[in-house]
Amino acid sequence: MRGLTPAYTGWQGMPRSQNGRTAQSSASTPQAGGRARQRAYCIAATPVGEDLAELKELLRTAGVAVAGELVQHRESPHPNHYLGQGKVEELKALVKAADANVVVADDELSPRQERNLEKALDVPVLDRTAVILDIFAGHAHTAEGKLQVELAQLEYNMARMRGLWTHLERLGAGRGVGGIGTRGPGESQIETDRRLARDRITALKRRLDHVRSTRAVQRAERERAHLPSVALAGYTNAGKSTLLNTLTGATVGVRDRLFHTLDPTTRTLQLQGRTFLMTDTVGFIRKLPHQLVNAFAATLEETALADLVLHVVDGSEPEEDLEAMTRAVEDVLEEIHAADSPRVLVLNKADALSDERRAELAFRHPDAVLVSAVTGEGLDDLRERIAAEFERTLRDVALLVPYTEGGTLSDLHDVAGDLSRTDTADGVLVTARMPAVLAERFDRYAVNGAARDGDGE
Ligand SMILES: Nc1nc2c(ncn2[C@@H]2O[C@H](COP(=O)(O)OP(=O)(O)OP(=O)(O)O)[C@@H](O)[C@H]2O)c(=O)[nH]1
Ligand SMILES: [Mg+2]
Repeated sequence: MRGLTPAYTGWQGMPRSQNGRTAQSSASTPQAGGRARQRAYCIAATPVGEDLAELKELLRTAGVAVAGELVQHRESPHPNHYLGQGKVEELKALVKAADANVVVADDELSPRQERNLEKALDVPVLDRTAVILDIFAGHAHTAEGKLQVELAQLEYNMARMRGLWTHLERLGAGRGVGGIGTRGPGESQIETDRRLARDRITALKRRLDHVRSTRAVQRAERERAHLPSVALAGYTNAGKSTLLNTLTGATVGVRDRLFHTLDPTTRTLQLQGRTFLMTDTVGFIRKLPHQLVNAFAATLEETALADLVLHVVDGSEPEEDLEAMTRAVEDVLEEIHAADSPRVLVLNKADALSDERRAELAFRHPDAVLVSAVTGEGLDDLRERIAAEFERTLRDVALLVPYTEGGTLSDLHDVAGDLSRTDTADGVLVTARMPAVLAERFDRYAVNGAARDGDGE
């Protein structure tokens, strides 16, 4: 089990460690059997009901025990303390009674809220964003994934330098009480820290650009292959990886924990004589930290550029949650400019549904496909639906492919279910029916008067 690293210690470790995290040795993280044993008290300030189930699930994934929870119903979080002052007093007693050693808020806290709460409660205070970033840090495996997470963590911590300064002050970095003498060392430390962080961010972005350019090269190669692409997108734990595995025979890791997959995997899928590419990638969540969306821009591009997006939803969630999750995913898709891509809603985990719930889902989401990635139920329907989405736009094309372009001919065989070819003096005349998105990619060879300003030459 891992534990959480408070933002400021993560930050202090930055110049020394690769991912902005320090070894868990600070006094605020007591050790048991050599491992961090954190007991978190969960808090939320929200106008209505909201239960803390998801925050607890995030903490479970991060390896932190939950010692208790407190929800305050209020119009908006208090700007200074997140919770109202009276509630903070109440919380202090609860934290002590439950023997919790960290407090975790279900929203991203402003540095001021975080600082004030810590002062009032006398235990480290973390927010939902820090927990999510910590899980990402623990689950990143590839060089690109690690770079992206480190970038997101640094950007999150940059905004909290003031918080850091308070900690330094408390740790004795400042002198005296108030006045010019206090500011001196703290300020200059902050300036140094900021400069180091900025340098590191620049270096990270440069390295990511490099990785990104190789990714762009890979994508260009794939586009040259003209294969239609399908992206699996959706809430974390919805079953995206399981679905990729069942549909394509891939062996992507699957686990009942949040954000198990961070790095994209692409496999081919054969449907009705055509080859498709299917990509599984990082999942989304409510209040997904924008630092992660920014840092994962390259990864998310896989989704944004797909010809078809399968929005996978855990159909076994209660309707209210299901709708909130669906909305959260739609919001991120919009943010990454994938909102206009054709989309199919896939309700997964059908095996876990009662007959009544099945009927309700069919009624509420008439366009969705109900499947079980585990039992295979509904997968034939899904395959048909994918093919149909492309076939809706089928059009006849006549292409003249020069004899020197054997690669293009074999690409055509991949993407056009059946085609006919005639040898002519100038090359191979190919007639076929193919989806519009694909036909466009072959425009430069068009001879049937459909030739438009193509994308090439
Ligand atoms: N009952 C049931 N469980 C499923 C089904 N599909 C996936 N699961 C389970 O749901 C959990 C999450 O599955 P994953 O495939 O890892 O989900 P994911 O969407 O890739 O999740 P992240 O990568 O963490 O975002 C695992 O415990 C799976 O075994 C299904 O059709 N039925
Ligand atoms: Mg996954």
